[in-house]
Amino acid sequence: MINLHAIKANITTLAVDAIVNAANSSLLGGGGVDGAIHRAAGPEMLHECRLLGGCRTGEVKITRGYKLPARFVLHTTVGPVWRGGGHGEDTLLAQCYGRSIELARTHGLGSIAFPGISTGRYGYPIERAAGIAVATAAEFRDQAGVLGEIIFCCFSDADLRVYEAFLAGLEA
Ligand code: AR6
Repeated sequence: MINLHAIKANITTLAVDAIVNAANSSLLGGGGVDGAIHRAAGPEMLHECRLLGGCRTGEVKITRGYKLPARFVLHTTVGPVWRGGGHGEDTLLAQCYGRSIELARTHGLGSIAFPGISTGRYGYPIERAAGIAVATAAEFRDQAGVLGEIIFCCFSDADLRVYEAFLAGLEA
C-alpha cells in the first residue's frame, strides 16, 4: 500500500529517495522548480544531464541527486504546456506521473516527491493538474513493492488546499 500525502515545502529540501523535476526537453535547467533543483544539486548533476541527450514530453530520465538530500532526481518529467485542454494535455500529464512512479518502482525507490508539474510556467490550471496527479498516483496504491510513499510537494498554501481536497476525496 502506497501512502499518498501533500505537504507545503521547497522540494529541494526533502530527504526522499527521489524528487521529480518539472524539466524542459533540453534537461539543461531552466526557471522555477527546475532552476531551484539544479542550483541545489550543483554542476555535477548538470553534467550528468548533458550525457542523457534530452527528454521528450512524457519521458522520464533519472540522475543522481548530488548535493540534494534526495538520492535521485527523476528529471525527466517534461510536462505538457497548457493550450486550453484540447490538445491531449491531460493524457501527457498523467503519463508524466505514471512513468515517474514506474521508474521509481523499477529502481526500487521507497519514497518520491512531485512538484506541481506544468502548473507554473507551463500554465496548467492547478485544480485540473492536481486531480490528474492524485488520480494517477492512486492507481498504483495497491501495488506491492518497495515504493511506500508519494508526496505532492506544494509551493503555496492555496495549492496545498487543492491537493488535500482531492486526497480527502480518495478516502471518502
Ligand atoms: N519546490 C516546490 N515547488 C516549486 C519550487 C520549489 N523549489 N519552485 C517552483 N515550484 P514551474 P512548469 C512550483 O514553472 O510549469 C522551467 O523553466 C511552482 O509553484 O517550475 O512545469 C522548466 O525548465 C509550480 O506549482 O514548472 C520548463 O521550461 C510548479 O513548481 C518550465 O519551467 C511548477 O512550476 C516547466 O514549467
